[in-house]
Amino acid sequence: MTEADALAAAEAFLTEGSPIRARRHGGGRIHESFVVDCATAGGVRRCLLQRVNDRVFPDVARLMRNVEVVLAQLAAAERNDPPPAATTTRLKLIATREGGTWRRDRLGQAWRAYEFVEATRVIDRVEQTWQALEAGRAFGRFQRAMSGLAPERLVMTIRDFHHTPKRLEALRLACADDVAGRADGAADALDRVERHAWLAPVIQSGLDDGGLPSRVVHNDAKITNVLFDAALPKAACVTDLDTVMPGSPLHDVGDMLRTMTSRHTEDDPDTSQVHVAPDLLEALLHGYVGEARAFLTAAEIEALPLSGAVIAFEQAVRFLTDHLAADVYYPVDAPGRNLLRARIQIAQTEALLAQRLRMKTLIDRGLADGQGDGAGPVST
Ligand code: GN1
Ligand code: MG
Repeated sequence: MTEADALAAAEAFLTEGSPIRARRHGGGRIHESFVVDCATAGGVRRCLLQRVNDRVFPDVARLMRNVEVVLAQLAAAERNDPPPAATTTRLKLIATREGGTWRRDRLGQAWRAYEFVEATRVIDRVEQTWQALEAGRAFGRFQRAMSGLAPERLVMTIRDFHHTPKRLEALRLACADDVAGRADGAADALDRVERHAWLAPVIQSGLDDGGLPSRVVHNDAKITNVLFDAALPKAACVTDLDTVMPGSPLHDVGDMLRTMTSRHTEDDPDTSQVHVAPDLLEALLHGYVGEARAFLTAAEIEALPLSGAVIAFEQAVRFLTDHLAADVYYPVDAPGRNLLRARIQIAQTEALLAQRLRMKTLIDRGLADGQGDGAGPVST
């Protein structure tokens, strides 16, 4: 899609003011995003327009119904339990002229629009300790708000999204098919994945046998999905609600541990940079546990220290599968990018495995801090 297509698509939304300019906006790997300037009498107002990727999310109507339910739940939680002053806790959709929350243009492309959250910024790696603390709090708070929402209220926008054993099965099939002749060149990564294959059922078997409860969680709790206040050392809110659906809080904690405990990005080619920084680990778990101790069960708490390794492993498996399938899912700037990404996630898996005991100590400390504060789940 071009910027001109986006500008034309913006006309269909009830933006404040008339759209005058659209610029491509970086970020996620799935949708195409644009910032649209709209002229009003009082100056320019901006919105975030997205072309929804309906190859990844084929049922856009159900996807958007989920997003509406989640935003309503966040609004209700905000009323019951007001956040610290001056923080934004949720995104706001802009309605279409027909009164819906999304629409298809005449070429059949699906579009939606959010109000632009001004005075915030996205970071692609954690640089400072407070960022890990605030991101942990933001996702913990999000999960706490969702703990009042029955999982049946949401549909699965992507089936088996965090079903790690099925992700591993898909990798093995892609390896057997080897459609692009890349398996030999990826042998090191494939071997290392197989060495850690025991991680695949750790969360899923708990969900299957009922030992771990199914809850509404974010499912893509990575650092780039947190908006930080542009001026204050605070997180404003979490973004990317497309995969908010039934799952386990462990999926989110896993994504946080894999993306917020080291000072590198998912695309950094230098795997020697992968590490778990003690200050980030401590801050992240402190921020998260402070919110989540209100609703986590003993079985969930016990599984927290392994969740990072499980989800880093799963992400390695997904990148590697896509590499073997010739990069059909994750966009790449050059062939081999998904293999590099997979190697980084494998290194991250190993670094997180080495920190299990330390994590348990930090989690126990976070739980003890909250004893007697009487916090309970947010019900709405
Ligand atoms: C995708 O679109 P984005 O960047 O928020 C992916 C996540 C992965 C992530 C890896 C729907 O997220 O599951 O963890 O890339 N989302 C989907 O960076 O597949
Ligand atoms: Mg996402």
